[in-house]
Amino acid sequence: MGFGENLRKAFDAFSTLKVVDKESVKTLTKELQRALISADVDIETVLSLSKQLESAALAETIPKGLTRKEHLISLTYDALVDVLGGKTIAAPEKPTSILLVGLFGSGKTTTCAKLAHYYGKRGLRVGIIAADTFRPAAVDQLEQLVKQLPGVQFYSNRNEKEASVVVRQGIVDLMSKGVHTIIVDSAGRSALDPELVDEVKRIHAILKPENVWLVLGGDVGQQAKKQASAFHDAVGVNGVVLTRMDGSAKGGGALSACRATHSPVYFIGMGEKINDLEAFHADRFLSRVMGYGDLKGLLEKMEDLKIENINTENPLEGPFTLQTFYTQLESTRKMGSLSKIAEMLGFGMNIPKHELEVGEEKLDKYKSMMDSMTKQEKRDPEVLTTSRIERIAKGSGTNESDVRDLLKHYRQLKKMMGQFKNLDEEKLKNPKGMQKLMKGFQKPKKIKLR
Ligand SMILES: Nc1nc2c(ncn2[C@@H]2O[C@H](COP(=O)(O)OP(=O)(O)OP(=O)(O)O)[C@@H](O)[C@H]2O)c(=O)[nH]1
Ligand SMILES: [Mg+2]
Repeated sequence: MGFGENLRKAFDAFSTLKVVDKESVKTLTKELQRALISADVDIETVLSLSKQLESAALAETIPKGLTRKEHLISLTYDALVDVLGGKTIAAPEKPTSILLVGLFGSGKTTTCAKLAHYYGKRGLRVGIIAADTFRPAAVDQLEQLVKQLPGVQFYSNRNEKEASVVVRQGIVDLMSKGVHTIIVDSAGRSALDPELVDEVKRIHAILKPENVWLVLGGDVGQQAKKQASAFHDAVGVNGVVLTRMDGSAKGGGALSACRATHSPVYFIGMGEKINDLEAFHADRFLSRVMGYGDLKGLLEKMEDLKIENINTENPLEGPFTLQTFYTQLESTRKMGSLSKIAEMLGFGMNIPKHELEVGEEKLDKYKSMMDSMTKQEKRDPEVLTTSRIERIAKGSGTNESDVRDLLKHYRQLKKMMGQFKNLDEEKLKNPKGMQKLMKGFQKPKKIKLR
C-alpha cells in the first residue's frame, strides 16, 4: 500500500469521530502514528507530532467559530504539512542549467526527460546532455525518451568516455542551437564513492550549474536524510526530486527526511511516463492524500494541456454538456488515465477503475454516437427519448445499450465534476474554506455513481 493510502485510512477515522475527548483523540493519533511510521517517518517526529496534537485538541480554549472536531482536523492538517515539507519553495521557473545526480536506478535519466518536457511546455528552449558514459545503454535509454519530446535538443557522444568532455562539447553544441535550459544526466553508482564524487566535480567545473538536483527514489524513506546530506557535502546539492512517489509506502518518510535536511523537494515523480512529474507542494500533496481532491493540481495539468494545444475546456466552468464530457475524456486520455485524474480529485480510491478508464475504441464509439445527435441533445442528453436512442444507435451502427452506456458514463462524470464546481483556489488556501471543504468531502465513499 502506498503512503497516500495509509494516511487516507488514518483520516477515515475522522469521519467516524463523534466526540473529541481524550480517548478518541488518542485513537486518532494512534492511527496517524501507524501511517507515519509505516511511511518511515522517524519516530521522534511522529511522537512529537502526536503529543502536540493531543494537547492542542484537548486545550481548554479553541478558536472561536470552530467545533472541536474542526479544530482537530485543521491542527492535524497543519502539523502534517509541516512534517512533509512546510511552506514549500517553488522550483525555479527559468533554470539555465540543471545537473542531475544520484545513485544507481534512482530515476535520473527518466527525470531528465520529464524535466525537459516540463520546462519545454513552459516555453523554454531545452537541451539535454547525455553524460552517463559509465553504463553502456544509458545514452540509448535517454535518446529513446527524447524521441517523445519534439523540440527538445539532445547531445551525446558515444565515443567519448570522459563525462566532463561530453558536457563541454554538449554546451557548445546546444548553445549554438539557441538552447536556454541545459539538463545534464549523469551516471549513478551503487554508493556515493570517491569515483562518483570526482566525476560529478569534474562535470561541475565545466558546467558551473545553477542547479544541482539530487534524484532520490521515494522508497529510500528516512535514508533520504543520509543521502541528501552526504551528496550535499560532497557536491553541493540545492534541490531534490523524489521519484516513485506513486508506488512507495515510504514516500512520507523521504519527504520528512528532506525537510529535516532543508533540501527543497521541487518535484515528485508519480509514474514512469514522461508527464508523470509534479511540482511538489506539501499542502497540495496532503490535501489530495486526505481526500480533498487536488483541484489546483488538476487545473495546472489542464493548463499544460492547453499549452500542448490539445482540445480542452475547463469542466468546472459552464454547463457540463455531452460535448464537455467527450472533450474531457479525450484530453484526460492524453494526460494519463482518468483514474489518475479522479485520484487527484479525491475519488480515486472509491471508484472502480473500469468505470474511469476509456480506451481509444470506446472513445471512437462515443464519437460516432454523438455525431448522430442533434446540437440540443449534445447540450442536454437528458432530453433523449427511447425512440431517439433507437435512432442514434441505428445511425451510428451501435446498439441501444451502447447509447445508454454513454449516457450513464456521462452522468457519472457530470456528478463528479458537480462536486467541484463551487470550489476555488481561495477555498483551498484559506483554513476556514478548508474546513468547509472537509465537511463536504469527508466521506467520498458515499458518493454514488450509478
Ligand atoms: N513508478 C515509477 N517509476 C519510475 C519513476 N521514475 C523512474 N522510474 C523507473 O525507475 C527505473 C530507473 O530509472 P532511471 O531513470 O533509469 O534511473 P537512473 O537513476 O537513471 O539509473 P542509472 O542511470 O542506472 O543510475 C526505471 O524503470 C524507471 O522507469 C517514477 O516516478 N515512478
Ligand atoms: Mg540513468
